[in-house]
Amino acid sequence: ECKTEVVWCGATLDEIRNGSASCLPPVVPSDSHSVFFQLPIVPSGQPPKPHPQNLRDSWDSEHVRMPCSEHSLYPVKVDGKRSQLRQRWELVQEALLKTIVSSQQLEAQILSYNSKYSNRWNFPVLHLLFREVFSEEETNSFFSTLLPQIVRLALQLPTLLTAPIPLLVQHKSQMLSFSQLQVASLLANALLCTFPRRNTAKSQSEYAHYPDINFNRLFQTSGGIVPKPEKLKCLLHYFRRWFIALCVVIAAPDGVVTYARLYVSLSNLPQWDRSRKLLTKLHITSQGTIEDDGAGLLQVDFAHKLVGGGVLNRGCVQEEIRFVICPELIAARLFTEVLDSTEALLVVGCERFSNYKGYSKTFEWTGDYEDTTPRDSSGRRMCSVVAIDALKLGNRSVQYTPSNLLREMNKAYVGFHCPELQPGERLAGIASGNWGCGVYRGDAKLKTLLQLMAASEAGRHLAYFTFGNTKLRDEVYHMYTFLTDKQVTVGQLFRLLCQYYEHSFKGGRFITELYPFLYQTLAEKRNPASTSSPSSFD
Ligand code: AR6
Repeated sequence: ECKTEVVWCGATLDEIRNGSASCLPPVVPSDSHSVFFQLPIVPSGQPPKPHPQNLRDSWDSEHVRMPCSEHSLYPVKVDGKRSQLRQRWELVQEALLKTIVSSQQLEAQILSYNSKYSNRWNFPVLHLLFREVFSEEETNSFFSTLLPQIVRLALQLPTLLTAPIPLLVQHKSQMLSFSQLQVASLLANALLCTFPRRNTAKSQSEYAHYPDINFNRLFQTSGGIVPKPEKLKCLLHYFRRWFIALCVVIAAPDGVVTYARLYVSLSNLPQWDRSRKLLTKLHITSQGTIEDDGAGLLQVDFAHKLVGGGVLNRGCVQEEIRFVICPELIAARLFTEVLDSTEALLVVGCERFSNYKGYSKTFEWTGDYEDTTPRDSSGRRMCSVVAIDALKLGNRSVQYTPSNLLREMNKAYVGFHCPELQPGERLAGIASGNWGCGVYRGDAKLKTLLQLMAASEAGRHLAYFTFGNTKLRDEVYHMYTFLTDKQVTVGQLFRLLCQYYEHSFKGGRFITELYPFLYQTLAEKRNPASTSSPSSFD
């Protein structure tokens, strides 16, 4: 039992950590792994050099359409009437190299190369930031120093990223590795809204199945109250950190980030009802968070199927907060097609730059965060974040149907499994929590079991953060000890969960709750250690 003076139960976090294997092999280019810098990496304090040496441009549906492509053209009005096509990158450079001293001027320049939206975009959050939130000194320093440096970083794109970026399309496991500097240049372009074809209304757009990447929605509001510009503060802090680094105070982020789309085809998924795996170790705590306490673990992002969810809009819950404190995650939105039901996105090597307090409406940026996570042999911070999107529930009772149980277990399994474990390596455990149980309205007592089963099938221990909920911690831990005492396998538990819906959902409602049902059904079963006869639900 959990003691009142102790906030956690079960195995220690060290036991859960087990190994520190991120599960991704060292960075080596291949057909399924595009590497945008020169190998081998020499630890020199300098960012890895771009690869290839000379720019290769491409402008097609398999690659990110880059703002600096010579094929990117934009209509411009000449003499106020005739429209003429010009290279968009020239327009971007002309606009951004002008002296910009106010948020109104910044808005005007961004609109100059997005003129189709000049009547639709407006940036009140940006104006609010400089008018009411930043001091005069901070505002002056932004326009005199930081903005010109962000512009320089953005305009360096064609020299920093010299190969076309393949889109991480559905149903293909594929990886991209960038230097942190390359990611910063992509993000500087996103902030300045230079990515072509990414602003069109969803249904008509070539990128209808991709998340937004340009930051314009973060600057504007869709009517109603203007949200506080706290997320923007986090993101500007990220850029500020780069320039503090350039001024020699601290080392520039010189590492590498890998983005891996994980896909498991239906025929390669576990046969859950037949699994004979026992439950792995559980650490369950009501204190702490995935990002603060999940060092060395695979950290779960409670994702939207369009990764990052509302990060560039109004969202501000687990996923969005994680993305603004670790902005390199946002770059995934550039190339990650909407996740299908047996897909996940794994990001290895992202760094945290900001501290925060609060949550949702009370979220606030509270300053710099110095990330001391060690690097792996490929220069990646040993921080792995996996985006898995839970079911978004309207009617909560449907989450217990066998097909939805299966959907969630498969989704979690895809995120947790490791296709290529290096010989002799032990897989790190997982740091998760109330996945799908906030905005998506799931039942945390069910989701804990589903995640535990998926983790067990993938051979990993689980650290579960209940986010302050002591009752949930105690109830789940009680259930966990009951299940492990009885040596219940993943397959048995899966079959029991399926039975719960069939037995207990009557006349449009559940006649028993899940845990009482499990206790009662299992109590009737003798301990398998003491008998070899099959039990009633085998
Ligand atoms: N560490 C551990 N637990 C947390 C943390 C944290 N840092 N933050 C929140 N929780 P939610 P969902 C707990 O609603 O239901 C986003 O917009 C807390 O108990 O973010 O899967 C995505 O883009 C919280 O209630 O996840 C999706 O659109 C619970 O985790 C959508 O939300 C669930 O957090 C996903 O919704």
